[in-house]
Amino acid sequence: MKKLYLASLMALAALCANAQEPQIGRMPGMPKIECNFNEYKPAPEDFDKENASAEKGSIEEVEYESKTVGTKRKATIYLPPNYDSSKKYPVMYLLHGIGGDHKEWMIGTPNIIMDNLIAQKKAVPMIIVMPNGRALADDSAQGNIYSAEKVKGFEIFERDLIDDLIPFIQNKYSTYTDKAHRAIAGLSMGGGQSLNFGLGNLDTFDYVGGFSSAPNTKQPDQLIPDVNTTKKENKLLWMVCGGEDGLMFNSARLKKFCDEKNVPCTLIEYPGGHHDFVVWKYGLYNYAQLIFK
Ligand code: FER
Repeated sequence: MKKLYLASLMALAALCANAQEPQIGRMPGMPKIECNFNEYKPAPEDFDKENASAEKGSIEEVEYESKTVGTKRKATIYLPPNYDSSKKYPVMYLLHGIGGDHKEWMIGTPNIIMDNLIAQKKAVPMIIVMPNGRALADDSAQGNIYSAEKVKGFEIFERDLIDDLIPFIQNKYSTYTDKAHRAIAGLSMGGGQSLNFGLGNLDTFDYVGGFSSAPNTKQPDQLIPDVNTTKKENKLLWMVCGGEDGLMFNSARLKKFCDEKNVPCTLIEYPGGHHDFVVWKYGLYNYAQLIFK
């Protein structure tokens, strides 16, 4: 009896630990998918360190009316150094993971990474929009974030993004409005969303990035139903995933398909990388240098 009690207690403790920090690295039953990775080049030591001599962009929070959800929804905005409304800027939509919201990307100090890249002219000045990708009336990361209802919000966000958020951003800021000046990328659930929405709306996004993309990523033949159209319309399909991340199969499956069909696609395996901001910051650092050029 005592043993049983102890066993249940341990099971409960394991469950609780799991609830706080899901073991993303382990997805039993998922086969390892062999594919050709692209070369990993480390980022410079100081890519995410504040540099006093680099001009600074700014961060602000906005609220927009979502017809899709029927509520006001929040987004975090990065404006590049010396944002000037008499100029026009390209826009990157940068999406968070299953446990995050519009503030999650700030953990990765995207403002510092971008300020440095722009100062070094490695990236063009751009606006970065970090929305809440859980398009529900209660879009908080509270409660069971893995519940079907909460996860559904990440799917519904496709309409919120295209019908509500993008028009709002283009109205509020001085942006280009063509697909050549619009990019989408995200981490984990946001990576899956980026691949789904980016490749699914080739008339809206030229550049698509998935960092450690989650199992919400559609199957390759759904993402790329017509190889020739994707090859013609997409300008960049770029992915990274940690070598120790159990979600690698989502990225590897797409990379394998693209290689077989001759669709240009990059997938970097971050050596020893886990499901965390080490990989995601590296993703932003690299992806930001490849877009709008
Ligand atoms: C899953 C494992 C991980 C899943 C989503 C995730 C929807 C997302 C992880 C993240 O965003 O960090 O099975 O199913």
